[in-house]
This record gives sequence, C-alpha cells and structure tokens, in this order.
Amino acid sequence: MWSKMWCPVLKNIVRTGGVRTYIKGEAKEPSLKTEIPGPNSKKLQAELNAIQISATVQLFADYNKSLGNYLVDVDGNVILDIFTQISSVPIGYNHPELLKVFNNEENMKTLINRPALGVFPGHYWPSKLRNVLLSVSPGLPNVTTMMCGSCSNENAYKSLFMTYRRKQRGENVDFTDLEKQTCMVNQPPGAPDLSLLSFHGAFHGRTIGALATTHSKPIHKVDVPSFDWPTAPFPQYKYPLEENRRENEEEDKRCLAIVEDLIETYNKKGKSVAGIVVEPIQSEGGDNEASPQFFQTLQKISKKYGAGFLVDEVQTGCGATGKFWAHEHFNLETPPDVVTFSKKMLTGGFFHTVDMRPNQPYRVFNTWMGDPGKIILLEATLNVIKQNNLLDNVNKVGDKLKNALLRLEGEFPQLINSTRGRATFLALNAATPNLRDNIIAKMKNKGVLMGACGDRALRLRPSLIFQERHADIFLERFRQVLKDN
Ligand code: PSZ
Repeated sequence: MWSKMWCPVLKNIVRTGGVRTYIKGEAKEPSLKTEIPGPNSKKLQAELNAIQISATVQLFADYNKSLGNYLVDVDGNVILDIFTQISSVPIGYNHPELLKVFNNEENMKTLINRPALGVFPGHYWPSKLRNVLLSVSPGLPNVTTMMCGSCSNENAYKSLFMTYRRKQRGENVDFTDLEKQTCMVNQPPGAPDLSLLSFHGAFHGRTIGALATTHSKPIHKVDVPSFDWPTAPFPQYKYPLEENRRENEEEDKRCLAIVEDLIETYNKKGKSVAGIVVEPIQSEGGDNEASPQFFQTLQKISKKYGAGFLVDEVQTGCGATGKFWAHEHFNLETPPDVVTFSKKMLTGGFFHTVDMRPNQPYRVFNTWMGDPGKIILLEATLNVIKQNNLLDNVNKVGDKLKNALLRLEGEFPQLINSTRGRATFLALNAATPNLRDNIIAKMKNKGVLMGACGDRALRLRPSLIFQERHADIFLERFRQVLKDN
C-alpha cells in the first residue's frame, strides 16, 4: 500500500555545515541556561495552578523557538526531545513543510471553516480521506475520523458491539420495540450485556468505555464506575529474547489459553465477548512486546469466537517501529477488523472493514468527527515521510540505538536491562522504579527529555527525523548519567 503511493521526489534534506539534516537551522546540541523547570516555567506553573491542577506540567515550552528535534522552553533551555509530546510529533517541531501549509488561502479557509463533518463536509472531504488517510490504510477500505485516541477507541468499540449484535440478530432485522425502550434506561436487551476482552497493562484511553479496557495504573481508574469485562495477562518476556525463546513461547501459550478461557467463561455467563482489544506494543503499561505468533493466534481466537479484532495503533502507528503500522510486523492472515490511530497521525480515527460499518446513520457520530485542518497537516507530513524516506531513517537510526543500548546494558548490568522494541520505538528497564525516575531527572538536566512507562521502563519516542547524530548525543549523555550513578 505504502509503496504504491511513492510520489515524485522533492528532497527536503539540506546540508548545513557538512551535516545532512532534515531541518535547516536546528540546534547542534542541547544547551541549558537553568535547571528544568527554570524560574519562568515555575512562575507560569503557579499562574496555571490558580486555574487548574497543574502538577503534571514539566515545563512551559516556547513553540515559536522550538525546532526539529529540539524543544525550547521559556527559560531558553534547548532540549533534545526524545519523548515528543507523549509520542505525538511525527516530523519534529516547526517543520518548514508544515509552516507553509496555511500560507495557502484555500487551506486557511479549510482550517477556519471547520465543518460538522457528519452533515456538512466540504467538497474536498472524500478525496482528502482517500488520498491522505486511505493512502496509508493497513488494508482496510473504510475510515472514520475522530478527535483523539480515547474517542477513536470509544467509537470503534461501539462499532464492535453494533456489528456483533447485527450478526446475532440477523442481517436487515430491525430493532424490537423492547430493545428501543430498554436501551433508553440502560437495560438489556436494548443495552446488551456484551463485553470486550483487553489485557493487563493495556492503555486505551480515559473515557468511560476506553477506560474499562485500560489497566496500566490505578490512578487512571479509581473512583470511576466500570464494566465487568474480561482482562487477560499480556506476555511478560524475559530478555534477551534469543536466549529465552522457549520460555517466552510458553508465556505466549499461557496468556493465549487464558484468553480463550475468559472468552468461554464470559460467553457462558451472559456477557458475550464482542471484541478483543490490543496494542501491538503495550506502551503506557511498560513497552511490553509480544511475538508475531502471539498476535496471529490472538486473531485466530477472535475469529473462532466471532469477536472483532481491534488493534490500537494510537501510539505505535505512523512509522516509529520501522513499518507504518506496527502490526505489519506480525504477518497477520488478514488485516485486523479495526485499527485505531491518533497522536503522530495528527487526527484521531479508525480504519475498519465494511463489516464494521454501522447499518444505520447517526450511530457513530458527533459534532466535529475529526478536523480537516489536521488532515491537511497530515497530508504534508506524509509527503515529508515519503520524500525523505523517513522509515529508512527510523530503521537505520533505530538499529544503531538498540545496539548501543545493548552495549550499555553490558557495561552497566546492575543498572539497566531488557532493551526491547522496534526501530526507534525502544525501551529498556532500570533496576528499580526509583533509579528510573532518577535517570529521567538527570537526563533532563543534561538537556535530554525522555519518557517513563510501566513501573521501571525508560522509553524512547523520538520523532521520525531523529538522526544518528541525535542518537550520539543521547547515548553519550545517557552513558554519563549511568556512570555517575
Ligand atoms: O496519561 C495519559 O492520559 C496518557 S499518557 C499516554 C497516553 C495517554 N497515550 C494515549 C493512548 C495510547 O497510548 C493508546 C495506545 N491508546 C489510546 C490512547 C488515548 O489517546 P488520547 O490520549 O489521545 O485520548
């Protein structure tokens, strides 16, 4: 699909001072003027805190000055960003191709005149969906746009339930009066007792339905009513993978057996499983990966029980694993029924089979249903990714990074272990949660922004324009922090 779309090459790569770079004028290295957060960030945080809880804020950024791989904060600190707004910046800050997009009057009017897409889309909408979103579809013919990752999952879940019920009821059979009455008071049969199977450690969002399938941290869930839906264990591998193959295969089998058991149990107790929901790499839950065989069998199980198979590519999608969609690494026998996206895709939404299309209008619907302004930015982003072969870049830099991290593991085995992931979508564990937090804090004050996930993982989420020289800067500072520990 991806290769079919290769278009005339218009190289954005420029050379500055003999260095091949994707962004002209990008900083050469991090430079710090203050501790982070600095005095200006602290002042703004106090101001913000008077209005809303602001304890999660790490710094205030200057998005006017940020460029490429470097985030600049309001204290003038220039920081190499390998966390990228929780994995959501595809081609760096202020990419020149994106800065141009709204200089075009038609694009500007598309941005300003934001339609309620379900009822008054602009003339450009079908062709934008076809030429932009469907050009990167993982083999699925339909796409429904939404606003964010949570609401993409939320609406995709509704599609799973509607499709399941349509099949139970029989095609073209109308809803009964009883269904119409009971759905209005949240009772079966109109609001049926169906369920979705998800995994311990999963993160699929924070809205009520999505939250029922999120199991990464209690703080996300506590106090919020939820559903009795099945939660299966996700494989926990031993590293290095090559040395633990047999044990990890057993782990796959153990988890898959529990998946089947849970489906049978829930089907029997009247909470039939309408779908299986899974991340290709569990991200918030600790960058837990599972083998292609695990996913192939999971899909087979979903088919066996007539449950839809939803792959949540909100964090893994858009190239960082070295393929456009991470599940493309799994050689599934057919595409998943639903693939959800957001973050680096700039717009939220989900690709799906025709089977997952609601059989009546107004069933999956809201006011905006996405934002054409974001699709125009995505169009320019995808062009940059193609023209600069950024997937090749990600694979090349990712290989180098992973090998270097493995060498560091060898050098500091008491501090770090379990390097894992694909291309630049990488993670490793610190020996303890405290050490992990400590490393991240020290890296920040060496001008490198990293992410945490799970209880002890350090994750790398650079943008697709992260190059070898950026990796060298990160590695050199990371080694220094480990040495000083
Ligand atoms: O704390 C939070 O709310 C965070 S931290 C990282 C995320 C959310 N990731 C969002 C996410 C995701 O990683 C996956 C795999 N699925 C769904 C979501 C939800 O996306 P948003 O945040 O756009 O609603």
